[in-house]
Amino acid sequence: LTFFSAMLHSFSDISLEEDGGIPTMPFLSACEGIVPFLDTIGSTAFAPVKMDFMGNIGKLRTKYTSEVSKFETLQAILNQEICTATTKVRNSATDALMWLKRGLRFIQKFLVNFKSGERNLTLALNSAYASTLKVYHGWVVKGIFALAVKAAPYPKDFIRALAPNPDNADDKRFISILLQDIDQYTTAMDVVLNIIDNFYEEHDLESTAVV
Ligand code: 6S8
Repeated sequence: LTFFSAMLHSFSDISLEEDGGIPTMPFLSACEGIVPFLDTIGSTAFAPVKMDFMGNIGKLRTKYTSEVSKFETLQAILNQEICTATTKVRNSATDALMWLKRGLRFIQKFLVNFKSGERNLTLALNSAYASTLKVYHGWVVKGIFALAVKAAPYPKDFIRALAPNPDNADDKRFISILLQDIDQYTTAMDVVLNIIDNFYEEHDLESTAVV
């Protein structure tokens, strides 16, 4: 068992609709599944990151709850905001999902770097950051990222944090099972993120603003 196979709701469990529709609740649950990991590492340096991530999940959940039958998929939510010209209003679901997907792409690239053999977590995080979030961050937020990276665990502790039962982590087979699970997880994430990215591109929803 690994953190990924123990997850109650994973990206691998999302069944897309025939037209590529991403079901809202399974998606939000899969996002929430990542949060306990930040708690396991348990550094206060991750507090702002966690707050931002959960804030966007919350905004999308609120939108969904406001009319469940109308917002069964993420695309239905985005289409509604496109039709009502509200994609750019403060706290729009379009804005929340834009930041959420950027954070998810960062996590996905980081995990792929790790899986591909980069065991220096600082390097794995920096390289993922450079190809995802960094262009959208001004110097203050870049500083928050630098602080969070300084609090990154040692590879040994990172692997341990991904073992629901710490005894598992010492098993020689654990790392190979972990790498398989990461492969499956990041592949499932990639499918979902590509659909969202394409939707944002087609409808010109991506903002280049720097925060
Ligand atoms: C804009 C922006 N959000 C916000 O200003 C930035 C907040 C600080 C983010 C710093 C990024 C640092 C990530 C480092 C993590 C390092 C962890 C190391 C662990 C090993 C937006 O905010 C709002 O979101 C939006 O709602 C609206 O208000 O302009 C808008 C208005 O502003 C961001 O840049 C999004 C940041 C997303 C963070 C990604 C979460 C990372 C979570 C976990 C990382 C752990 C990786 C390992 C996972 C392995 C287990 C699954």
